[in-house]
Amino acid sequence: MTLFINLIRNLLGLIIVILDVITRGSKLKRTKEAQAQVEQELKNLSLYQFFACPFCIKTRRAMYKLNLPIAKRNASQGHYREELLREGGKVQTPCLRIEEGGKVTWLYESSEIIQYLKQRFS
Ligand SMILES: N[C@@H](CCC(=O)N[C@@H](CS)C(=O)NCC(=O)O)C(=O)O
Repeated sequence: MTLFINLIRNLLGLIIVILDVITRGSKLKRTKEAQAQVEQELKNLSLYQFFACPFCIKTRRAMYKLNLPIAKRNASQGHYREELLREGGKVQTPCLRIEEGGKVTWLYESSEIIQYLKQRFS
């Protein structure tokens, strides 16, 4: 039964991923220099996520539209899942890992992540 529910969930996730790719439109354009500056800052950010999670898709869509190629970490199993639990405090995705001045912040909640990215980069 759990297997069946997981299958349906992943199938729905895949459909949302495809719809997202088809409908997401264009990304924010910056000058070459401005984009390079932004990408330099993005080196301190990473998104812990599941491929088919609707909240992650929503966050990745916002990242795409803001033209923010942030590193993605698959937290569905293995090292990154353990790291998220150990350092972030819980396995919930999406979660944005922010490193600033030697301090690491784990930002949960898709709406808060999107708001943070918009405030900082749009
Ligand atoms: N309110 C949260 C909901 C996030 C959420 O429910 N994420 C699910 C995946 S879609 C999760 O991490 N569940 C824990 C798990 O599957 O272990 C948000 O908007 O980010």
